[in-house]
Amino acid sequence: MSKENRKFIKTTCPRDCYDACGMVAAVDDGQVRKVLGDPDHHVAKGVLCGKCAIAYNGVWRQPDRRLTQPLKRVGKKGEAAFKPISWDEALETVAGRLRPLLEEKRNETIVHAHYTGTVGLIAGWYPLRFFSHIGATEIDPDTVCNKAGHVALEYTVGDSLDGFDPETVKDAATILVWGANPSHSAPHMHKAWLRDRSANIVVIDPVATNTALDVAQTHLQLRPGTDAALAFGLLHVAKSHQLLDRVFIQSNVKGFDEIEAAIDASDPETTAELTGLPAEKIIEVGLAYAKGPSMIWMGQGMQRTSRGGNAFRAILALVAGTGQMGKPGTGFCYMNGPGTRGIDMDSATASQIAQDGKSVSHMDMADTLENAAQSQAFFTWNCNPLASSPDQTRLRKALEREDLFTVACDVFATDTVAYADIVLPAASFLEFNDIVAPYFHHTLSAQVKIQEAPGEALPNQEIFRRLASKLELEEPLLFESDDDLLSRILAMTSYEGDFAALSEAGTVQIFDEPRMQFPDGFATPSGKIEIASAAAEADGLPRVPEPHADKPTEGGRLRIVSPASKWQMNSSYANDPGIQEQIGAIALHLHPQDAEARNLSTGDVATLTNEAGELPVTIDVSEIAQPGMGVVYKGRWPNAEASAANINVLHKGAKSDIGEATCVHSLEAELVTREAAE
Ligand SMILES: Nc1nc2c(c(=O)[nH]1)N[C@H]1C(S)=C(S)[C@@H](COP(=O)(O)OP(=O)(O)OC[C@H]3O[C@@H](n4cnc5c(=O)[nH]c(N)nc54)[C@H](O)[C@@H]3O)O[C@H]1N2
Ligand SMILES: Nc1nc2c(c(=O)[nH]1)N[C@H]1C(S)=C(S)[C@@H](COP(=O)(O)OP(=O)(O)OC[C@H]3O[C@@H](n4cnc5c(=O)[nH]c(N)nc54)[C@H](O)[C@@H]3O)O[C@H]1N2
Ligand code: SF4
Ligand SMILES: [Mo]
Repeated sequence: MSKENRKFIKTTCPRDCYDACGMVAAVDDGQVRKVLGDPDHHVAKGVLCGKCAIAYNGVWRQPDRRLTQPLKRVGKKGEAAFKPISWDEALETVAGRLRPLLEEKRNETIVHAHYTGTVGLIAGWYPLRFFSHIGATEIDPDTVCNKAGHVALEYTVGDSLDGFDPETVKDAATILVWGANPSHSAPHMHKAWLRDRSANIVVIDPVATNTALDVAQTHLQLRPGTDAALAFGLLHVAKSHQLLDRVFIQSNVKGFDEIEAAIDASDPETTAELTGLPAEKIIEVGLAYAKGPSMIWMGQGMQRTSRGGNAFRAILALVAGTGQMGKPGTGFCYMNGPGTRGIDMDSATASQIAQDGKSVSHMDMADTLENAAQSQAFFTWNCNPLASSPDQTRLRKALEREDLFTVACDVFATDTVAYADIVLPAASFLEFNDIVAPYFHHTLSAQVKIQEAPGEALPNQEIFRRLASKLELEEPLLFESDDDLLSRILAMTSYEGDFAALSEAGTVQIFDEPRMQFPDGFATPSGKIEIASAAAEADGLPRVPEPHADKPTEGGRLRIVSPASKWQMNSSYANDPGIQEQIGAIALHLHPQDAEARNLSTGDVATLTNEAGELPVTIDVSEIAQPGMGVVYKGRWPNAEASAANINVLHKGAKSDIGEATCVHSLEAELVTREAAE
């Protein structure tokens, strides 16, 4: 290969991942040879995570593994029997089904589900213009992931998308990683942001994750769902050592006095009893946190519990009461939205052209799709609900409805795609330009086209432009071009270059100095941190957070958490043979005590069962779990399993306390062994 014909093109990984790695594609004679981590990227430092290194050099670049042509169903729903058709026929068929619904003003029976298959600002958000403009019902995406936390933050600080600047970490003495597992969910941040530093790192997680084992000085392995009690316990320690920041409270916090009695009652012994943690560890962490400077990474895992919203409010009370905010090395981060870089997401979603549409929780999706009065057409794009959403059995049954016209838009033939009447092949991030606004660092990155899309696949935005055109919709914002969008988005930021310059750079820092969290104060009614929230009260919630702790399970049931797998991105990559080799059979990681009580050893097969369904699992006896709980990583493709199910077959769609969100980590099930069944 002569050097002239070899090029390296920078781009960005747009998965729903804190790391937002810079990538380089090595291109020989116009052919992508390999994609790698960008050596110049501040997070990736030349290395992709294991899953992307496999999948981006595997199924993502193998046209025969991709959806490459529009398809029309020829078999039964779920059989995945399709025949190729033209784009024209596909979109005409879809438009033909939507037209009468729109004319009869039954737009609310057009339901769409979407999420973060790609987080590119255009491919991830532009299609919302189409759906909101026609007044379709949206399955609220965040309800399957992080809505409880978002709403809890909105009540308390007015904005859930303004976190600490990770760059201020150099000033932190203590970092609490609370209910997040960066060793899986942010593997580069785990290495560089956490491991390579001298701060006192405390991991608060019921599971002994690799972050707890590798980088933490202290692992508070609390019982699941006892985080609010712990937060009050830490506040008690701070208060009894005169480490509450009364000056900060006086000027920035509303209603702190209303939780003082609960703080007083949360002494270390009481907290130890509720959380299962040693009292001396609670005191040690309470003192270190309150002395500061301290930061908290507020994980998404922790709020996926039945009182996850309350837990978030309690942790914010800890931040507020100790004044660990507004100074270098302090603050908390759930995620940093594009707004921290000046980007108004309306630029992508064009809310000015929206009609009032309904919004339904993922927890009610099966309900909605079972019911012909509520759903006549169903679109799924950028997500794979048959793998990711609750109530898998009911959802599957609902998708079998002959009178539910289903359209699936994906890069791959997922379980959900198998139920579509019409399949629309999406181009992948390797095949068009976009912008990524990472949700941890305040940076901005270019997603750059490195190859042609295989076959006739098109970027999401182009698919919905063409559909709008077929429907003869006239609103100009339904037809804005990618180039216009890219320039408009960049113009909102302080970055002075154009998209070509950003592409050259890959990723750019937006701030020279660490950015201050909440530079304009708190967007709450009082302008303060609202520990006592009238808005929460009006929504039927307690006015203040409570030191709640879930009770241990009873009757031998196990609490099952199903967090991020190291080898998958949600359900993505499960179709790559290299990944399949890594993940093996569905494992239940079970504490030795629970295994022994059931006479189980590693490799045995048993069945998890509850009121929603059952799931065969292979036992892995492991001390990562604590007694009374089990770990089953999320994201398996049901169609790759003999049981045709994954862990969500056991999730009946129970809602958390706040935001109608999932509480999948509160799931309980019995473990039935063959011996016991006989
Ligand atoms: N049991 C359990 N279930 C969970 C969770 C849990 O913790 N436990 N976590 C939940 C969470 S946090 C989330 S965010 C959800 C995620 O659930 P989903 O949103 O379903 O995420 P994925 O499974 O990755 O599906 C994304 C799909 O988008 C496709 N895709 C990728 N790029 C593009 C593109 O450019 N265009 C189109 N059209 N498609 C594309 C991928 O091929 C993939 O099929 O799962 C939830 N489910
Ligand atoms: N490799 C990989 N990376 C991913 C994803 C993936 O699927 N795979 N998914 C992406 C997405 S969409 C998201 S939302 C993020 C999620 O990433 P994280 O925020 O890390 O969330 P989870 O992986 O769901 O869970 C994190 C931890 O929460 C713990 N947890 C469960 N219940 C409780 C509790 O009651 N209290 C406390 N303190 N902890 C608890 C779990 O044991 C787990 O170790 O990761 C993103 N990154
Ligand atoms: S999924 Fe995350 S860790 Fe893996 S390459 Fe993409 S951004 Fe990096
Ligand atoms: Mo998520």
